[in-house]
Amino acid sequence: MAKLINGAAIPNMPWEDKPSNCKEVIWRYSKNPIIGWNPTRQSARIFNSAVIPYGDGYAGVFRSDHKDITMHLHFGKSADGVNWDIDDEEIKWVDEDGKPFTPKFAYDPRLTKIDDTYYVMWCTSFSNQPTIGLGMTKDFKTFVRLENAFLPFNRNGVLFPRKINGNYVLLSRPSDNGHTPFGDIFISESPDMKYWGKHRLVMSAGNGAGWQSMKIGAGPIPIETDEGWLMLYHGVCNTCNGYVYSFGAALLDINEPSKVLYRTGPYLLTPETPYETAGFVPNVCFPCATLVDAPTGRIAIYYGAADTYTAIAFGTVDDIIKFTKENSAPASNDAGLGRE
Ligand code: BMA
Repeated sequence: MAKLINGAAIPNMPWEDKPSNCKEVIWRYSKNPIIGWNPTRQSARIFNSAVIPYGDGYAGVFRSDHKDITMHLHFGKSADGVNWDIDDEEIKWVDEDGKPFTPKFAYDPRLTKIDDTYYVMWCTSFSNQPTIGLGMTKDFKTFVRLENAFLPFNRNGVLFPRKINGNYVLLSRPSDNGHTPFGDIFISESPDMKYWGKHRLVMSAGNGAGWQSMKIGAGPIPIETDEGWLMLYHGVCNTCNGYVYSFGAALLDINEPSKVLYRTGPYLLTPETPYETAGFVPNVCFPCATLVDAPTGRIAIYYGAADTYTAIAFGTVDDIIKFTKENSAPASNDAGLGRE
């Protein structure tokens, strides 16, 4: 079995055994979606959101699109990871001096813990344009916004759960200010989470497999295993009926995560069910978080469906790694250090 490194036991995490008739690597929760339309007074739709174990249960930073169609981050808590109590008001950020610093818009959060601090990454408004926002909290009550990692335009910022070779490491996806028709995954390093550099390409879209032919972006926080960093990522193809968002997996080198070891040719999950194929934006499966139980390797993947719902899929780290290795289709420039 692939061994998880630095993983914790989460024995009470959401889980359902694989249905006996399921031939896929991952399978959907039978009670999906776990969050439906109009979940709070202000929120029309909650999706593309991040969760993490906290205290006896779970904490989450949720993407909430309000009924005026503006995008915000909300805090939520849950005893079981399935039933969530989400604040109706958005998170009010302060800067490092304690002054109000809430972004005009914020979406697609990710969440990780390094030492005793929880870090939030999201797509933030910077001069009304999208880029990677960073923030931290120790108690999910005071949320301190740090310097934005990058200039516009950028999305899908994902911080590794520990320093690598002495630096913080952040994946991102440079973009434009619209519905970006391109996008590759890059990686950057920082000694202090303020100054980012040593940028490298990790992997590109368009490696021939249709589902990831137009753009790709990192999903949940990479999972550390003895086979490499397991990174789930979304891939997009363009169709006569618009974009379709699926997701797959890659294994990145532990010490040089700009190097791709393996990358799925076929997707792991693509929009099939009514809550994925119909909604505010049809045909979107967009993963932003996982819970992983280290002793068993069970994984619960939280993904946004159709920019409307929050859903969960299950699998095991072992099976996902095996599938990724057996069905690997790296692009020609994936394997190197990405300096060109
Ligand atoms: C992307 C992001 C995601 C969204 C997706 C589909 O550009 O904005 O938040 O899920 O489009 O609309």
